[in-house]
Amino acid sequence: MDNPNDIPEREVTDESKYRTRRQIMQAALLVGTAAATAWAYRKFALAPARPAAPVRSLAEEVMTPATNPSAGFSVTDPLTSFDDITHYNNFYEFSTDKDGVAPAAAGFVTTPWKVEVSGLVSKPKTFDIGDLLKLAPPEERIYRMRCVEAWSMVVPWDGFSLSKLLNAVEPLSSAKYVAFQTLQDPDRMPMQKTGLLNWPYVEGLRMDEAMHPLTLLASGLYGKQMPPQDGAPVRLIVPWKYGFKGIKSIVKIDLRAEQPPTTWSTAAPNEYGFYANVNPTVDHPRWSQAFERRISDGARQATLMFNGYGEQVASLYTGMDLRVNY
Ligand SMILES: Nc1nc2c(c(=O)[nH]1)N[C@H]1C(S)=C(S)[C@@H](COP(=O)(O)O)O[C@H]1N2
Ligand SMILES: [Mo]
Repeated sequence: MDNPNDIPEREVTDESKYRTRRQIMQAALLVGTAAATAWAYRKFALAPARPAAPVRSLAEEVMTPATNPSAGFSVTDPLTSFDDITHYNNFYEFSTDKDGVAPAAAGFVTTPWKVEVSGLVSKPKTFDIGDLLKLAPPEERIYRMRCVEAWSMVVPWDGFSLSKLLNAVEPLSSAKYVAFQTLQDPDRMPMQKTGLLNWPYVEGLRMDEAMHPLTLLASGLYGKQMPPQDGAPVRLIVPWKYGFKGIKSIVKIDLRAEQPPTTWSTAAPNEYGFYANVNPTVDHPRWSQAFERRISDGARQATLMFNGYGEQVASLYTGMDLRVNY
């Protein structure tokens, strides 16, 4: 794998130091107590302080990303400009030209807007968008975005983890997948008058993918309401997957027992699978996925396994053949 962050912790740390998160946290608490005790001993000259060395190595362990639930919420790569993010778009309901989406979507009306959350849940509910967005305060998430077409951006999204919405409707244990659906309204989405794709656009995730803290229900970017061309009023962002998993302008979320169909895997099953995890070692049948072109400066850079989020998500796919489940 290209990213040193993808090396599992057990490979870089000998087994004796490999602890569960709980053990590390307990150790950290103990160290805190020991340090406090040592300080008290020094301060009051009761006894010699204990050696400080273990404090440092344990603290370092506590800081490893695998033990940090918000790891990956922000990357340090330079941000793509607002202008590029809002004028280089894929949103086939409006246009197949990347710079044609913004003008075609300019008058898209998103009030009123409802999102129906249904299926295998205890409390199915149709949310008014305002109520849905009040479920949790918006957080800024700076994510890499890698389109299957081999270009990439870095976007400061605003939103909250999809898990917050799913928890609000109380998924049943029989729910194994989540299906998403875009608005279907050919009067407002002109390309839906054509047979370009099977409308409405649909997407899906496995339940554990949907519940992962990185999986974002995004309602804005750069601190502004989501622009129509980027999927107003709410869209999905799954940063370790190709961009097409990030379904825009969502009106329905349905929890199911079976894997739902998805637009691109239905349109071209030999080219696009259900999982669509970013994987530089599995080429698209028509092009390599090893590199990507960064929008804004056009720089060519190596594509990272799971788009650089392997530390956070690789364990979701343990035992799966990612060449078969592409
Ligand atoms: N409903 C819908 N969602 C969609 C698409 C689309 O055509 N329709 N395109 C997808 C693709 S291929 C990508 S790369 C991203 C692009 O998001 P952006 O325009 O905000 O960069 O949206 C995804 N979500
Ligand atoms: Mo894409």
